[in-house]
Amino acid sequence: MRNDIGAALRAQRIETPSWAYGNSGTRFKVFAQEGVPRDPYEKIADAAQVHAFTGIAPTVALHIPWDRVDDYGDLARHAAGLGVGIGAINSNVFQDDDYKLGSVTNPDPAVRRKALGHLLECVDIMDATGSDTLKLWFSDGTNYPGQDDIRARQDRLAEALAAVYDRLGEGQRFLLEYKLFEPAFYLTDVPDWGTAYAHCVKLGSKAQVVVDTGHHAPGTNIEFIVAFLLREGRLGGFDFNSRFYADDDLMVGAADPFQLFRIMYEVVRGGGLRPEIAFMLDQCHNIEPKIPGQIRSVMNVQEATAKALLVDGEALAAAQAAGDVLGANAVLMDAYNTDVRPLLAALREEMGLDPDPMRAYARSGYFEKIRAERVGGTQAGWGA
Ligand code: RM4
Ligand code: MN
Repeated sequence: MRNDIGAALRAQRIETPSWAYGNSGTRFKVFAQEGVPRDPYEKIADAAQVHAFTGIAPTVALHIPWDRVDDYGDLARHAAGLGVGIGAINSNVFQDDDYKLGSVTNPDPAVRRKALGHLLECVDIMDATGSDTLKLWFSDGTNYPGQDDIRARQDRLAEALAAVYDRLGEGQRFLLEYKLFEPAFYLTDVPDWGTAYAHCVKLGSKAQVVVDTGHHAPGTNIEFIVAFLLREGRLGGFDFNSRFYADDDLMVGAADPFQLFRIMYEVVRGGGLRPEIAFMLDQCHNIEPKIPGQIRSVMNVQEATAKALLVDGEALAAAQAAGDVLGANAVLMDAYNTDVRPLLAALREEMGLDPDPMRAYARSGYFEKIRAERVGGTQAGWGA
């Protein structure tokens, strides 16, 4: 393995989401699983397992209020004691009756104030946990033409974003997430990267765009968006997951590993494999076991990254300059078609890890332990 490739893979960091460890489902049914965490402390313990077996998942994202605790400093110390840190703080202004007509874009100023209050509280939690990233996703939108004024809603959104931006401290930033549709069906106030980008550019460099891979129309060229945002210095990070139909939140790389490779190639090409770009998972494991689901996902991102790093940049540039369409395409495909699993197994051994994280976790007895211990209490779930 080339030294630079090994070093890049060793330095890679992938963040797992606290909500992936709790019960989840669709709007039809949430399936309970054995051993599921009952509080944020247990979710972090599970995230620490993913890091222990992969070696590249040292932070866990929180979702407020799902991960509300009395003492966030204590939660951060608990995480540190388990060898992980607190990652992005995810705000939630979509699960309250008041937000039926929107949160920060709501026509009612009192609701807008309440939503902004929550966002500012999330910055307080960043201060208390040492997190440097706030993730903003708004479910805001309308279901019917004429329901509200599109321009006024953009004004309200801009006002709220500016207030959050002003509250950010030294070394803190926010990531603005976009999503094509759902839960609003006619209009979404931040539907695409262009809208998110325009709001961020107005505010300054601490406002960046986050690309959730599940939040696009079918067929969207996500790697173009990645290349563009990186070039503009506005790519803050990813929420990785897979989609077949809508915002499916399946394991990253499960639906379209080639797309994940193309995205990671643009990341490598654009110099994006660095700590300032957050590589986060945003997934739910509705029917598969959760910790192995996360381990598999981390490995999927790692495999796509290794393949992207294997692209022969010089040969590609030469073929492109010569107008050699087939040659250029072949350079990319050669890298994609390389089996990088032996290379990654060797890398893990060098890092003192088991070469097979899935089997090592299964053998560890952790699942049997949490299944026996975590009885009683209320299982954490999506929205709980
Ligand atoms: C949203 C969005 C956010 C995530 C929530 C759970 O669709 O993707 O990033 O925090 O879901
Ligand atoms: Mn997301």
